[in-house]
Formats: sequence, C-alpha cells, structure tokens
Amino acid sequence: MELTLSIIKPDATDKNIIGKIYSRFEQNGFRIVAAKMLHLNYDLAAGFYAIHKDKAFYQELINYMTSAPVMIQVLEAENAVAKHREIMGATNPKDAKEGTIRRDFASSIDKNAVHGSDSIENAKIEIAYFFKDDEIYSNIS
Ligand code: IDP
Ligand code: MG
Repeated sequence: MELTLSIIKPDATDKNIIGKIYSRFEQNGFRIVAAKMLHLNYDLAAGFYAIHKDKAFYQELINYMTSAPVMIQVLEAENAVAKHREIMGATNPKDAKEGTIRRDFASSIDKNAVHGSDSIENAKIEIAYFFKDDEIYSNIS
C-alpha cells in the first residue's frame, strides 16, 4: 500500500464538483485517509510549487492556486502515486485520455482541476507539507 497527495484545485471547487471527483477516487479503489479545505495564501502556494519557480507560468500558477479554496487529501491504495496520475490524466486536458478526471472536468492546461504527486518521494514531501502524522488515518506511514 502507498499514499499520495491530491488537491482539488480552485476551478473544480468553484464548479462545485468535489463530490464528483471524490467518487472517482472511491470508484478506483482509493481510500481518503486525510482531508482539509484551505484557501492557500501566497507563501503556502509558492512553497508547495517551489519546484516550478523558474517556469514562465509560475506567477500565474500561484495566482490561480490562491484564487479560491482548494480541497486537499491523502489517498491510500496499492500503487497510489502512479494509479492516481493515471486517473487524473495528462496535465493538458486536451491530451488527457477519455474517462480521466482532467478530460472530464478540466477546462485548460492552467485550470486543470486536480494535482497529484508525481513520485513516491514527492508524495512523502507533499503529504508532510499539509498534514501532521496524527491527521492521517492510515496504518501505513
Ligand atoms: P502536473 O500537475 O500534471 O504534475 P506540472 O508540470 O507539475 O503538471 O505543472 C504543475 C501545474 O502548473 C499544472 O498542473 C498546471 O496547473 C500548471 N501548468 C503547467 N504547465 C503550464 C503551462 O504551460 N501554462 C500554464 N500553467 C501550466
Ligand atoms: Mg507536477
């Protein structure tokens, strides 16, 4: 079993589709083992996306991620990291496969509905960024 970090981004919370996206997680065998809604401030969003700080879209990304509340959760499943990336779909919804969350719910590459950790190592870092150990209801660490 493995844990990964998921964020339902501002465009999706705006559209009132948190439940629809949670259903995708559950239908695909994920357990939601921690969750919180947060309106990210600049520092929290900038720190989370520090890996992208030299990219042209960084400021736009931080502005967008701080524009409305987000729903942040830890998902548990076998191969959670890779499996979650698979059900999310490609970064650009135009390239995302049919039946993926981004294909079905995202409107553009910048407003793409969801975030998911891209490696087991980054999942550990990202989970610890938002959750204390005693806020995660999982038997695995
Ligand atoms: P990922 O979310 O699929 O892992 P990353 O390359 O890690 O994609 O990019 C992080 C986020 O930055 C994307 O989900 C998207 O919101 C935004 N982003 C990525 N590329 C672009 C772009 O070319 N223009 C605007 N925003 C972008
Ligand atoms: Mg990424």
